[in-house]
Amino acid sequence: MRGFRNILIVSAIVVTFAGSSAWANLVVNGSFETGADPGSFKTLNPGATDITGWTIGSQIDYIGTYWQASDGGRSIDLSGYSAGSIQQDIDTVVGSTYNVTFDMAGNPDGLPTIKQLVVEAIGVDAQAFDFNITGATKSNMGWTTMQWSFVANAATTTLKFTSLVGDTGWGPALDNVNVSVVPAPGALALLGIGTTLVGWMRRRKAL
Ligand SMILES: [Ca+2]
Ligand SMILES: [Ca+2]
Repeated sequence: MRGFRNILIVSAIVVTFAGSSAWANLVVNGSFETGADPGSFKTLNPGATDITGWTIGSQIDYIGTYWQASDGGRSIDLSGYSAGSIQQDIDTVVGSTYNVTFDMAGNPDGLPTIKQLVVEAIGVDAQAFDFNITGATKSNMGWTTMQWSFVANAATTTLKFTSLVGDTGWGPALDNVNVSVVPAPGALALLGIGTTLVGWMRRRKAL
């Protein structure tokens, strides 16, 4: 029975490690599914708390049934009636690398053809991304997964998405935001040792 208990303990350690330290999404409500129901869509001004976990920096549209989300049933038009922004603070470790992925499309109702946004870890780094709406419709948005990474320099990092589409309400679309820490090589080795140990205990128990 002691062997079995050890397996449980090691398994718990491995599962905890895999679940909390690596690969887990550090963003709350990254798919924008939780919050006040926007119906077709709802324009949100700075200070609005409709979207759980997110702060509205400048006016955006919270999109419900108006167009097809990339994930679930809700997404964002980063331009309300003009360029807007949305942000969230995440816990980070100084010196650790964070992998950021998000799905991008564009409001297909009007120009410009090229929708542009910038993703930023405030005070750290930023990068602009483009999406071409040619051929896109509200039922076939052409959602595309984008990838970026940054190295944290503080215990809290503000992740911010800003529309770079100027004086128009037809902005870049955003959904499915995910931030996860990139495990250091030593941490990966530790995970490997844990997994090997579990396998060894299982074999030992079978004998
Ligand atoms: Ca979503
Ligand atoms: Ca809009």
